[in-house]
Amino acid sequence: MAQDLQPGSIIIPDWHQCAESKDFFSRILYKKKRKQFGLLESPAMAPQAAVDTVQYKVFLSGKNGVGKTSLAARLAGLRIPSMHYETTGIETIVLYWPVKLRESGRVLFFRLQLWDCGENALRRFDHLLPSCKEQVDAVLFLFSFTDRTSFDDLPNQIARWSGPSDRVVKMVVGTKFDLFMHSDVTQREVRQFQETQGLPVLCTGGEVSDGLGDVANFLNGLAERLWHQDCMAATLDRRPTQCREGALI
Ligand SMILES: Nc1nc2c(ncn2[C@@H]2O[C@H](COP(=O)(O)OP(=O)(O)OP(=O)(O)O)[C@@H](O)[C@H]2O)c(=O)[nH]1
Ligand SMILES: [Mg+2]
Repeated sequence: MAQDLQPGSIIIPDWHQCAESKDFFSRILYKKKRKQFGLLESPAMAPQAAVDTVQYKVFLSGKNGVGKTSLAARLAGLRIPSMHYETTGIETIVLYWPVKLRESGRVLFFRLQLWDCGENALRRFDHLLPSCKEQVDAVLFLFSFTDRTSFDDLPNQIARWSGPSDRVVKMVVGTKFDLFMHSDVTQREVRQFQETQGLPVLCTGGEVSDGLGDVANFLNGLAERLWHQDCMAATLDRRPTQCREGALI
């Protein structure tokens, strides 16, 4: 579902650069850096400008060392760990991202809870994967451009998540794109993979800057697919209500 979505068809992609979005993005920033939100915290808007929030659970899948913890940190605006410390269980990070829907002009806050589980822990403890899968809305399959085996392992990772009635957004993320000089995977192979699997592939890498530009493309793309998936599900269920009514908080 939602795999052939045109970027920008649902969400205005460069909205974070428009003056009118300033008030919304200022709620997720503090001293020009991303604000960190606890599980029970949310961006505070003035009552007259109350904005609906939609929440989603996103799981990061991939071999150990591909950069799951680093991607979660990058998306939340945290520093990327310079060393590899294996994640020994499940770690979650909450982030907020405001978007403007193209058709209705409605503004929404996306609340994304990123679930990051160390691959070794996932193999060792059978109960972890079912928890990660429970009510998940999206899964990001990571591979590293500097680790060929992580790219070759993608079909296995994806197969773990196939099901006849799954309503899960699936995207592939190539990490360590900044180390292209040492790349074990060619762009051509990535394009071929994208065509055969029919999944979108995003590439990330490098230092995290303070700006929003680094992650805007990624988060808008993810939000767009999540929203589209909900709209499709609402249509299939013949629910006459608006998308994600149940998830508005
Ligand atoms: N240059 C570069 N290094 C990265 C990038 N992403 C991650 N790394 C490095 O890769 C190493 C492993 O990253 P992690 O995010 O800890 O890997 P992980 O997938 O969480 O690993 P497990 O928790 O063991 O499953 C760290 O030393 C990071 O600094 C990137 O985009 N560019
Ligand atoms: Mg980790």
